[in-house]
Amino acid sequence: MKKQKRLEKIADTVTRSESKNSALARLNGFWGVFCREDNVLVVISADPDALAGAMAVKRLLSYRVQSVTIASPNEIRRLSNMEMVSRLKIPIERLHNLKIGDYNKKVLLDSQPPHLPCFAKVNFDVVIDHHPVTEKWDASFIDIRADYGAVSSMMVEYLRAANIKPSVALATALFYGIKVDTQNFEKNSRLADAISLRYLFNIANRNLVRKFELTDLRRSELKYFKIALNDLKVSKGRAYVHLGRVRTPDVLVIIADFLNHVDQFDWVIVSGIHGDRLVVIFRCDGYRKNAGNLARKTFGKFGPAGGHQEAARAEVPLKKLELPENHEFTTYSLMRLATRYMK
Ligand SMILES: [Mn+2]
Repeated sequence: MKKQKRLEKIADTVTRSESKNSALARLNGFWGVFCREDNVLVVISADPDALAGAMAVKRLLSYRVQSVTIASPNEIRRLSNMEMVSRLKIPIERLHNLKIGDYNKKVLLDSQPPHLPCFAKVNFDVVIDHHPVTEKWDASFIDIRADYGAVSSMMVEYLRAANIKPSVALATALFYGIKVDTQNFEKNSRLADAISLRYLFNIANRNLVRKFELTDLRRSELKYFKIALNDLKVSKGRAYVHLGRVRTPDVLVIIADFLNHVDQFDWVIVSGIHGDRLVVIFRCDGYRKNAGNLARKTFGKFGPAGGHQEAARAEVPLKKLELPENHEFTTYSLMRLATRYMK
């Protein structure tokens, strides 16, 4: 069976192929769902593409409805996403803090009702998405184009059909949404995504986008650089450091990647304790070396370990290491564990 790429329902007319619906027909179908008295709830799973799409919906509906509220069931945790929300001042609520009954129109964006149990419970009036088409649900207006790389690309078409030039904030959000969902056009994307991105290029603030992309460190995590520089042990081109307890293993990756910039280091091995686990990050030049193999050989018998030629990771429950009582894990402990299988 051929995978359904599209599902469009405009004014009760359903099309399931690449339809001839124009951007203007879709826009009018979308607008046709709403009236002046509406209080609209836009539900998303908050990631950059969905956030940008929700901002676009809010813009499309301004002066046409009473109110538009954006809500997400998940807490925004990724630093770059938090950066986007705070710098673009995107008003977003947690879904569980709202009373669904307070809203007479509901929009689901960048997702479909079966994707989450809390979405399936809501009767949506509008669903706009770019994920593969799912079954057994309905809405008054549906626009699913699974061949698009981002919902933001679709929303740009709506805005252009409406003759609305996006503000810098909106354009920046949409630009970032397309970049993230297409992984800078290395992933699924089509010409339409490129056309939307090109349209936004001159309006968006690309310095701000760069700042979102760069942001992956909390100020409180700078201390790990100090530890890394103080405690680094180097032997035979191999750099080791144990960073102690970390709030998130992401910081181990950041430090390992940072040390991997240094010449003369063939291997970088960084560890930290997260919860009741020792997390070890491996980096190497990948030349006649294999980080994945080393991770498996050294830690595979204790817990999940593996990766690629140049990058790998192991997670070991501390109790499985059978460390002597009151043993404090140090950079030396890491060296001892990791060198057992090295020649
Ligand atoms: Mn998306």
